[in-house]
Formats: sequence, structure tokens, C-alpha cells
Amino acid sequence: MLLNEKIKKSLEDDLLLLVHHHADVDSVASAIALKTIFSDATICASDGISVSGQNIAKITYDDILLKPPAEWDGTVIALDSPNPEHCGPVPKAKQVVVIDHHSRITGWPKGTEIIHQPQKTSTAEIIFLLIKEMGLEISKTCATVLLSAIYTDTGQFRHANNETFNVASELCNAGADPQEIISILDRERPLAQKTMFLKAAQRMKWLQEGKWIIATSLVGSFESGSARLLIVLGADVAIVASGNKKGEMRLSTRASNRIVSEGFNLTTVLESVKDMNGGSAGGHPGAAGYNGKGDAEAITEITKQKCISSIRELP
Ligand SMILES: [Mn+2]
Repeated sequence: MLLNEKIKKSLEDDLLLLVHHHADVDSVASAIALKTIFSDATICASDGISVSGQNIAKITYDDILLKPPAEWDGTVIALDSPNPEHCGPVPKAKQVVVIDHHSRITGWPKGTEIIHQPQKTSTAEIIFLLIKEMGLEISKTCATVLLSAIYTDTGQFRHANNETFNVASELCNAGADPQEIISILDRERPLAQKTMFLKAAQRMKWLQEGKWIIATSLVGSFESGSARLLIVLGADVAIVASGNKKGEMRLSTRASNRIVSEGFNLTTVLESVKDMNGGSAGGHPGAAGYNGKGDAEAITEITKQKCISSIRELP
């Protein structure tokens, strides 16, 4: 059972569904799916929605609040967010509930109710189970957004497990159409994104450590898509950074399935960057992110060195 009495009670209150910064498909879809059940809920993003997240938002055209209120007279549900920095500022509320599937959950204050299922390949799968547990019907829209999230978070099912396929099949029975989802997710990319991906490739540097290739690059935005593309190009580890004039920087990292299956873990690498430089880190062994302060290029270099060290420690 995922729901305890305290969470069940808090779901009867006014709900604010909070997605993480630069919200991805999993986060936005989880919010929209919950809104198909709790139609009075408010969806809120505190730091923008990614292009692919916006494609999902267009399925229902639900209003999305772009700035969280300082206080919320009810329950805040933080989605796909392993720490409060990832979706903050989190409004003061009667109750905060976190629903997440990242490896490690940290930093949530005492009294927060946490539904943490790190073995699930997406937050959407947890939402699916929650709705089932409540004995409620899954509508076609709900099934469509949840299956879109599963597609995305599993890298088109490359990281899927047996349970992922079971849930996907149930979502199809509830009306999700796999081909329709592919066409939603494959909508044409904005020009700014295409040119940024090309710049990421142009500015890429790479080195070989044993049989593994580490690639780094620097972009103005779209770090995570850029990192994924460097893996497609042949890197085993991709580190893509962006920084702004305020001195804030963001790292997105990806690792190939092959190196992850040999024990390489990006979460551990970025946790150690966090221990050294402050900020926040989180993710999965093969896909993780870091937010902090400092020079984007310098932090990239440090991260690269840490990747080299952990590659040398692989069995
Ligand atoms: Mn996710």
C-alpha cells in the first residue's frame, strides 16, 4: 500500500501539484494525471517547463501556475522531485507530500509525507498505482499522459523492467494509443533547441579512459537533451553544463547502459560534486543532474576528473 491514513486525509484538502524546475514529461504528466482525478487541483511550476513537458501540457490545456504562492492553504504534492531545491520554493502548507522515484530522497523537512519508489522507472508508474489503489477509473487522457511519461523516462523502454511493461499494457487497455504518443513526443523541435544541440556537438570535447569515452560540452540551455545526444554519438559518459551571469550553473549528465551495467553511477559522482561545491544533486545511475554556483567549465572539469576516478575503480 502506498497511501497511509495521513496522506489519504491530506488528499481531501485543496491540492497544489508542484512540478520540478524545467519540468520534464514525467513531472508534468504526473500532475496532469492527478488532475484528471482531482479536478479542482492546481498545477504549479516554479521554474519553467521543458519543451517536451509543454507538449504534454497541450494535451489538456490545463492552466499551469508559473509562480508558486508563498503559502498554500491545503496540501502541496511535489512530483518527481528528490529534494526541495529541485522544485522550490515550496509553499508553506498544511501538509507536503512527495511522490518520487529517484535513487535518493534528501532535504525534505520533518512532517513531509514521502512516497518513494526508487525501483519504479518513472513517477508516472507510482501515480498509476496510486489511482488504482484509490479504486478510481483511469481516463484515456490520464492513460495517454502517463504512458508518455513512461516512454520518456525509460528512454523509449530501454531502461524498462517487467513491471514497466505491465503498467504500459494496462494503460493501453485504458485507452492510451502507443502510436499517438510517439507522434506527441516527436513533435517538431523548436529551432532554438535544434541549434543548441548542434552547438553542443560543435563545442564537444572528448577523451578516452580505458575502453570508455567521456564527452563534455557547454550550452546555453537544453543541457539534458544535449547530454543524451552525446551518448547517441558514441560517448559512454556525457557531461553538459550551462551557466548564467548570476554565477549559477547546471550540469546534466548521462551514461551509456553498458558502463552503468558495469557499476558506474552518476548519482555518486554528482553527490561528491555537491559535497565539495554545495548546491543540489540527484538522479539515477545513468542520468543525473547537479545545480550549484560557480564556473560551469571548471565544475565540468572537476566532474570529468571524478568520472575518470570512478571509471578506474570499476571492477
Ligand atoms: Mn522521473
